[in-house]
Amino acid sequence: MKKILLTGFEPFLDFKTNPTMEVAKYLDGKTINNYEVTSRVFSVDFNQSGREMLNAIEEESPDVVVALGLAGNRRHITPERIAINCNDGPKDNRGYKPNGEKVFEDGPDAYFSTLPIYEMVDSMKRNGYPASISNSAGTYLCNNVMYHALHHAKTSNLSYRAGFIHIPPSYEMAIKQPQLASWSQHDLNIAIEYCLQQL
Ligand code: PCA
Repeated sequence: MKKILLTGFEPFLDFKTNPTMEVAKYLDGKTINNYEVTSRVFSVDFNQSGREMLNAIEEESPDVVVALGLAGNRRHITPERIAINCNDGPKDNRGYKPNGEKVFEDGPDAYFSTLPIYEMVDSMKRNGYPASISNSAGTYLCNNVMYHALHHAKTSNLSYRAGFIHIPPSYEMAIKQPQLASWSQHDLNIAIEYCLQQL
């Protein structure tokens, strides 16, 4: 059986929870088509998260890496097209504030996702879930781990496919922060399952 490494993130900034942790937990150990899903949750830490991604890839030897992150200001599910060689944004969970430095000093400007992002969006929409491709994963930890996974595949000559999907906040988050657009955790879980069915 082939393997999907599915990853989420711990809470960060003002968010008290991160629905990607729940999606990762829900799908961990499931079999989807001919793939077994194995999950990890990463820290939000510019000194750690990339290393955690590389360690997980080394431990699991996945055929596909699907990383998930919360996009607090998005209303629907967005597979990302591209990761760029830039770290920027607010302080991470350890208090480090990036300032536009490169993810890898000698890395290319960007990598395109090698996931079937059009098929993922089509499948979610067909099944009733709002979805679209995003052309920017930002410059924070989500972009950072996506870049790490794609750079490692390229530089180590590994054949796994990799990419990133941003998801909107959950109801649980919107109860505490009512200005957030939100989805039920159940729908987030199922929509990501539809994405994985396209692999
Ligand atoms: N979202 C952040 C980092 C962790 C997460 O879940 C991002 O979009 O970069």
